Amino acid sequence: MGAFRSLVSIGFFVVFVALSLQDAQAITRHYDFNIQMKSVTRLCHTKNIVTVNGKFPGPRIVAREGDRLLIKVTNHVSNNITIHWHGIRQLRSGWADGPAYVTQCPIQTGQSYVYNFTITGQRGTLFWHAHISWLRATLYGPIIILPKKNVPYPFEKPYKEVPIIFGEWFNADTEAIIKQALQTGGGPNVSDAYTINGLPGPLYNCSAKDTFKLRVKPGKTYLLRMINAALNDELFFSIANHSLRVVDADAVYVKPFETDTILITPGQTTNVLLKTKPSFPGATFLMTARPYVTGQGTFDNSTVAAILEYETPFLHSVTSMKKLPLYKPILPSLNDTSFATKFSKKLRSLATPQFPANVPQEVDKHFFFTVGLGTSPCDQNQTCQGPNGTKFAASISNISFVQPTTALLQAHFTGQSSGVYNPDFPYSPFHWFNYTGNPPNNTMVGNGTKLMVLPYNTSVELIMQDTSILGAESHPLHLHGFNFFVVGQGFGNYDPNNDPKNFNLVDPVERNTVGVPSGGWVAIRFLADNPGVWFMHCHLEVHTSWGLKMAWLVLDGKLPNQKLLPPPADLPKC
Ligand SMILES: *[C@@H]1O[C@H](CO)[C@@H](O)[C@H](O)[C@H]1NC(C)=O
Ligand SMILES: *[C@@H]1O[C@H](CO)[C@@H](O)[C@H](O)[C@H]1NC(C)=O
Ligand SMILES: *[C@@H]1O[C@H](CO)[C@@H](O)[C@H](O)[C@H]1NC(C)=O
Ligand SMILES: *[C@@H]1O[C@H](CO)[C@@H](O)[C@H](O)[C@H]1NC(C)=O
Ligand SMILES: *[C@@H]1O[C@H](CO)[C@@H](O)[C@H](O)[C@H]1NC(C)=O
Ligand SMILES: *[C@@H]1O[C@H](CO)[C@@H](O)[C@H](O)[C@H]1NC(C)=O
Ligand SMILES: *[C@@H]1O[C@H](CO)[C@@H](O)[C@H](O)[C@H]1NC(C)=O
Ligand SMILES: *[C@@H]1O[C@H](CO)[C@@H](O)[C@H](O)[C@H]1NC(C)=O
Ligand SMILES: *[C@@H]1O[C@H](CO)[C@@H](O)[C@H](O)[C@H]1NC(C)=O
Ligand SMILES: *[C@@H]1O[C@H](CO)[C@@H](O)[C@H](O)[C@H]1NC(C)=O
Ligand SMILES: *[C@@H]1O[C@H](CO)[C@@H](O)[C@H](O)[C@H]1NC(C)=O
Ligand SMILES: *[C@@H]1O[C@H](CO)[C@@H](O)[C@H](O)[C@H]1NC(C)=O
Ligand SMILES: [Cu+2]
Repeated sequence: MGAFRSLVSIGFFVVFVALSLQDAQAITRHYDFNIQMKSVTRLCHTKNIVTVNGKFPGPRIVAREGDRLLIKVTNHVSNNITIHWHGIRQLRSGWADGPAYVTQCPIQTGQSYVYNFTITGQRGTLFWHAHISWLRATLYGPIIILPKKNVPYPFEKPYKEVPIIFGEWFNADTEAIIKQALQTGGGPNVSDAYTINGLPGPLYNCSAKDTFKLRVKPGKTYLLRMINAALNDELFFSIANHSLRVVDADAVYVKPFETDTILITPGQTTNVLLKTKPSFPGATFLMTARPYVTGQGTFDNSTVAAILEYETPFLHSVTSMKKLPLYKPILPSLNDTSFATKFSKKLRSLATPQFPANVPQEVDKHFFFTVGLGTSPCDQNQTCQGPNGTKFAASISNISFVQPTTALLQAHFTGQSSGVYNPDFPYSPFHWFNYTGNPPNNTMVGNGTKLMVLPYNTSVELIMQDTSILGAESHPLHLHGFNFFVVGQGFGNYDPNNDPKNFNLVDPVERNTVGVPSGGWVAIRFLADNPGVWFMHCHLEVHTSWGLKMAWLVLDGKLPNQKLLPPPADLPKC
């Protein structure tokens, strides 16, 4: 051995020790999530909301890459509950993913369930939220994944890190809102305000005291961990007189770029660096967010504001504080699709040896799904408030997903899928039409509980094509269990002969939620290396409720470490 001793082998040894030390550092972190009611006042309306541990927004989960999380969720409210760890890959641990009736039955009143999973190969910001009905309106909070110990960020070390979580506040009960909408067939009532860290801010009535304030020191770098937990709205966000440096999207590093405004869809997370000005400029800066909307229905067009405030080295009197100028950012117009397109094209994977973009270069299976709205028939003797007296519906490839009454993953694992789901989701829609031209006369959707089955390690390319039925609209599609690479996008109908030539197979952004452009298409690729049942759905909750969802069933591989683990003993039953 001595003869072989060299600098190289010493180097190897050091790397090996460092790696094993890092692994040894991975720990198990325990959290208790008690689901309980809490009385909360916003916009001068007091209501009882469902919370975790009485907190709104909910508690932060902070972990390092490689850690195991054990989160005990105990349900003390009358609603059924499940929690989803949005963006966590859940390698072989699909039982902990959380969507109701997909990977688990709900945690019923008085019951508890321990979500048990490891964070593998991810670092950045994600979030957790309820994944049943519209309960995520108030049940959400950040997941902060730090790199392994002694592994630096691939960007300047921030002085401080601050979660910025967007939400939607409804004065009315959101469960009543979606129940009413599904009964009448009309569009659900819209929110009364947007919130930043649970607070609507000074532009709303009765809310000046409910304003999030970010106090900063001059000349420092802050990492803002931004999360869009709103139910139904994509958002533009900007800070007056400051630019933002985007460094991470959906817990994957990106090539940094500067922008005045970011666009963030429900389900997306974005880390940005904010450099504060070198000296106290004697001003207060607003940070605001308002929606990007492409659909035709009514929506909440209001603006949420928070305040960026420079710490002062000495105390100003109250009167001098009042004289300070207040700057407001200018956001893109509510329908600025051109901004949305430019912004999404700036997002590129870091694609370095340390953080490679492992884009599948070869494709085993090609899929083409349409996403969009439609109608379903009104019950006899009822008058419906959807288009032309029908009910609003939504679908993938004209199949509006019917939620089963038992969990799909359980049905698959126990071999009792008959009567629960059909493994026959189509590769492409049954009928071609000019998807972005004049809509067909018949807008009625079909329905079913259909899954697309994939052998382990299938390399997948999926084109998602928006339709113009009841109006073209941007849909933020979220895939559970995987990150995917966004290899192409465009407007109009996808052209299978010419569009692939322009795909980016080098450094496309890797994420878990992507906006299908309004009146356009997006192409994604992923490797199906995670056995289980994985939900895919629009992250606009209203569209999910209307059926814009489906699931993939990824089969076990041959090797022992390619199989779904058995279900935990406390997995809730239906
Ligand atoms: C969590 O899951 C791992 C992997 O299946 C298992 O070894 C461990 O016992 C589980 N922990 C608890 C507390 O259930
Ligand atoms: C929705 O809005 C309508 C019109 O303002 C109102 O009559 C109805 O009660 C609202 N529904 C709920 C569930 O709050
Ligand atoms: C705010 O309050 C004023 C006065 O009560 C009222 O006229 C106005 O409509 C309210 N605005 C909103 C957005 O609720
Ligand atoms: C902020 O931006 C506005 C508009 O561009 C400009 O007039 C003002 O001087 C700026 N203020 C500071 C403190 O940078
Ligand atoms: C929001 O919508 C209301 C009602 O349609 C309209 O009166 C108002 O001008 C809109 N506000 C903005 C900022 O577009
Ligand atoms: C965007 O909205 C403005 C009015 O708010 C309208 O004039 C314009 O035509 C709209 N643009 C698109 C692309 O819909
Ligand atoms: C519809 O209403 C008629 C008259 O009220 C009644 O006879 C019939 O049973 C109803 N049909 C359904 C499906 O409810
Ligand atoms: C509504 O129904 C009428 C008559 O059935 C039809 O002519 C019209 O095209 C329909 N409109 C929509 C938006 O479906
Ligand atoms: C689809 O419809 C659009 C808009 O009407 C039209 O420009 C386009 O040529 C049509 N495409 C096909 C393939 O028919
Ligand atoms: C749709 O209906 C219109 C008028 O009823 C008719 O002229 C047209 O041919 C129909 N289009 C299709 C594709 O069936
Ligand atoms: C599915 O479609 C059939 C046929 O249109 C309809 O009878 C049934 O009510 C639908 N089921 C659901 C759950 O929407
Ligand atoms: C809760 O879930 C169980 C199991 O699916 C179901 O039987 C029950 O009706 C649900 N309860 C409520 C209040 O939704
Ligand atoms: Cu949608």
